[in-house]
Amino acid sequence: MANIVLLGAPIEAGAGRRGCAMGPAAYRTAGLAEDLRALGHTVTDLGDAVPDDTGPIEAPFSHLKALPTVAGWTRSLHRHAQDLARGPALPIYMGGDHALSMGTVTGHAAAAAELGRPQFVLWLDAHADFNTLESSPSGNLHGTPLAFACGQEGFDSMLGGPLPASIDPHNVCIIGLRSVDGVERDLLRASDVTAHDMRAIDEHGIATLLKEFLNRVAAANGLLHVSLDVDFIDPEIAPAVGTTVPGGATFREAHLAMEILHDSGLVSSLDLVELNPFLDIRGLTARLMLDLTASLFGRQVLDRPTRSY
Ligand SMILES: [Mn+2]
Repeated sequence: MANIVLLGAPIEAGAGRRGCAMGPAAYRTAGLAEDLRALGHTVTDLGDAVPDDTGPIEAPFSHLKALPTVAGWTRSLHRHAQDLARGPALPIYMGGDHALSMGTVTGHAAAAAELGRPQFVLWLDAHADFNTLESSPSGNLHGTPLAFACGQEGFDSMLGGPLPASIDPHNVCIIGLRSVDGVERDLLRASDVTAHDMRAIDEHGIATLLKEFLNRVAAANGLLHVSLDVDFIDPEIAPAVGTTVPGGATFREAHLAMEILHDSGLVSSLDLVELNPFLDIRGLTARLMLDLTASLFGRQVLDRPTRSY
């Protein structure tokens, strides 16, 4: 059984619309800690992180939105993640928009470098989040965290200096892609990142794609950070997200991915990002994210309750 810590990251400044700041509260109300305890795990809720006060930061490009706020969150979450990664517990970061991964992924990368172990990242998302500050068409920083964590240039303002350790793009796998910006696509193709779009899932099945990657993590004795974006899932069943793209993972594809991750025993940290409870329908998406998390922590198909809608 796992020793799990929950840390809220109520950041919404990286997203184009407000509401993700309510995410951690929704996870608590829906009963994330209770669900994980029911599976036999020890769960400690550390409450919500607070962003650093960075003082004024001049944005290198004028279209970037809320850069000082996102930098403040990045610095705070980087420190929290590095501390938690050094400890015995498995952290779940309850977001918050995807900009929170700028701090969590880089914090875990720094801790992995101290241990001399390779840090792997599984990015379950409709988007690659591989824009640089320069290439971002929208200026919304939740579209940039993977580029930042992989050491792309131009991000020094986020941590106030260079990254202590970046993620080797060869150790990154994106699954669920269906919306990538023009320049972002070029950056992604030029990188070593493994990127599986929805067509790859259709043709090969998510199990094949995921197991291929997990075999690499295991062979390298790697640590594995999973970043689960609500928009990985089809918006028909997960409407509470500001960036819906049709044609996402189905209920069973998403659960199967979580079940395979659980079986692998490789996951060492988890982000739950982009839940926007303001856009939800009677808590549907929050509950789905809880159920997916429960699958990742050992709930099995046969444990599923019968429910009326
Ligand atoms: Mn994302």
